[in-house]
Amino acid sequence: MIDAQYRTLPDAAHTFDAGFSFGGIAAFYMGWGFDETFSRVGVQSVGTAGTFPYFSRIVDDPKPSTRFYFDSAGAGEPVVFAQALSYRDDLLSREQGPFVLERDLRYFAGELEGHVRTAAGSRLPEMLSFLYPASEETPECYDGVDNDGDGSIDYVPGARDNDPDCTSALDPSEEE
Ligand SMILES: [Ca+2]
Ligand SMILES: [Ca+2]
Ligand SMILES: [Ca+2]
Repeated sequence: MIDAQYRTLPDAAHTFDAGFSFGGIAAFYMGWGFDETFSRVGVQSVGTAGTFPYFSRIVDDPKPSTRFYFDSAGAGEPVVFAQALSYRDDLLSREQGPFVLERDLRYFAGELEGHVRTAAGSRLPEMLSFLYPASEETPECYDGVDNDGDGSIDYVPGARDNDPDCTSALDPSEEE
């Protein structure tokens, strides 16, 4: 509908979706199931989603190409907060293609923040700077090349050839 009315870039690379609380669950659903439409998704202040099938499928489904940002608010709700952390860990440890922090997943823990829109709004820079960074040049720590010739490649924690000088997959230099 929006694409029909306005001059847009309608391809997946330029289409994202984000939501708060239940809206975040809906956004997650769209990013997980429809990566041909949405390339990036923001999921804010979730954690009570244990009974939703899309959150239980993250362990077994094939990995979508979507880049995800998600955050959680923990103030007064330690159980919900712990649940959100377990979703993050599920995504990072998937056998069917793990996510890598700061490459295709950013997680922000609002441990002392409440489950309210103003707090979620204050986290928008965390979301947007990851989903749509100002530069899309491939960082040295994520290009599959041993850029500095020290025999180790990229940011792949746990891999034998992980370059120890890479602090994240977004690190632009493999050098010390
Ligand atoms: Ca590299
Ligand atoms: Ca290197
Ligand atoms: Ca190095």
